Amino acid sequence: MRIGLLAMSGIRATDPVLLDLGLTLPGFVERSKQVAALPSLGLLYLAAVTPEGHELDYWEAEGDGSEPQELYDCDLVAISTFTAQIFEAYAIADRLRAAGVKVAMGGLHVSSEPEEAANHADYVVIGEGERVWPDVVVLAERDAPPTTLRARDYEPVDVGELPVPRFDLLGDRPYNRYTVQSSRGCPWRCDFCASTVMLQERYRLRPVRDVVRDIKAILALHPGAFIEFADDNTFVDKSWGKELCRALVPLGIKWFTETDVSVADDTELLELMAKAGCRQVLIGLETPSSGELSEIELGGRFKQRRHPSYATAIGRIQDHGITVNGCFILGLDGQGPDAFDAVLEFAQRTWLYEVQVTYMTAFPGTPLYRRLEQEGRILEPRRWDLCTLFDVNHEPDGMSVGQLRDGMYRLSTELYEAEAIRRRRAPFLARLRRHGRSGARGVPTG
Ligand code: B12
Repeated sequence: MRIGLLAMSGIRATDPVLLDLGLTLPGFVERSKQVAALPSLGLLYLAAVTPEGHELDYWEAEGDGSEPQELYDCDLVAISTFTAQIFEAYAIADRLRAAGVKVAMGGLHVSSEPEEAANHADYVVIGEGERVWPDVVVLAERDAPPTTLRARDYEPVDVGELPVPRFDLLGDRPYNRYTVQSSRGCPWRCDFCASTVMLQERYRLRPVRDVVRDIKAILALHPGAFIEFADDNTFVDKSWGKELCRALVPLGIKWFTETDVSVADDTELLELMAKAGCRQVLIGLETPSSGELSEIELGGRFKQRRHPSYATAIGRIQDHGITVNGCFILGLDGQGPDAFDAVLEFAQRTWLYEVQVTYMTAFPGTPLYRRLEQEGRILEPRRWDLCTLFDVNHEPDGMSVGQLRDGMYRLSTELYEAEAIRRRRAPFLARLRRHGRSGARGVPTG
């Protein structure tokens, strides 16, 4: 069969005011440019486990949600889904099926809304795809009727045996960075988390040698590539983290990852991360005032315990030449209108190199979604296109929707105007100059 793999990339937001701000504020523009072009690692994994004897092609949907015409020559098209673009993905699936092409859908959104997806796809896959996908291919080959398959009904995916993703299928498309996973999942359970909580697997570390093997595969195709770890939380296990960093040093790469503040506890780890080329860590700080954290954390108080040491931790990480991208959520339960100034004050005081502010967003399938739905606080149920992190779709409990939006517009303007960015970054850049690295150009954002 001829199999097409369709990724839906790019950045989504519908709020016209924020979009407008995004076009003019340097912080926004820089960030969206950096992250907009990443390949779909999930599809590259599926490609790698596709049974022999099929022709595979990787495609990206266009920014306007239209599909490449070549997909109509395929027998089967696999679409990977996030929530924000799901309506575009369904529309593409409907057009392909109307033209006689079989469609399989998987990924985070359809894993939480399989019944909805079954209206648009022949084969819907819930959960991790590596064990299930080969069966989907066989079903399509046999022209089997539509069905839904669950990863849960298969052996769990052994991350110690993952193949090299088929990076070769990406061809010469211009990506800013290439993604690799060193781990899957996160041990902490936050009610809003739209990845770990949904795929429902425990935290799993990959063998360091396999991670290095995958990065080498990227470098063989794209020498000098910038690597982004598509992990939820890379450095939970410090001794494994050090082993990973030691193995990365000889590769001479630059990389970005998502982790938690506990990296700051271990100076040896920070030194190794810097030596191994870590340019930035993205950390979910969530809020500058710890009170709201009790609402977020399910079955643990990791962030609540760590909150008092956030500022010290940021300082320690950035002192090692690694920038911190601190992420804050606005509209959390318990948060009042003073939250906006608090974020700004915290960011300026701690000299966060990068700051990301997003709205609390109830993604389908999350504990947060279920809670807000029960409380009647989802403003427009099933408006999945609003699940962008940059659109309000819930009734906050500490302020009005209008206050939340206006506060976000003001905060974004203040955070991302050139002078504020310059001030926040100055100490880090001065440190770099003192320590001889030429500058922070190429520092990525997440
Ligand atoms: C890389 C990344 C991106 C890339 C995606 C590139 C691409 N085309 O895939 C870019 C930068 C484009 C991106 C954009 C956005 N992202 Co993003 N992103 C990530 C990130 C960091 C890693 C995803 C990843 O590579 N995972 C690793 C792969 C291996 O896992 P996977 O994709 O889930 O695939 C597995 C299974 O799901 C399944 N599977 C997946 N697809 C298919 C298809 C079939 C047919 C089958 C059988 C199986 C299957 O099998 C795979 C292997 O097991 C995650 C955070 C995280 N740590 O997960 C956020 C994340 C996915 N992003 C998120 C969001 C909100 C966005 C944006 C809406 C932000 C915005 N405002 O624009 C946009 C949406 C873009 C869009 N077009 O819709 C949310 C999504 C939540 C949700 N339920 O949708 C996440 C979880 C982050 C978060 N804060 O919660 N993102």
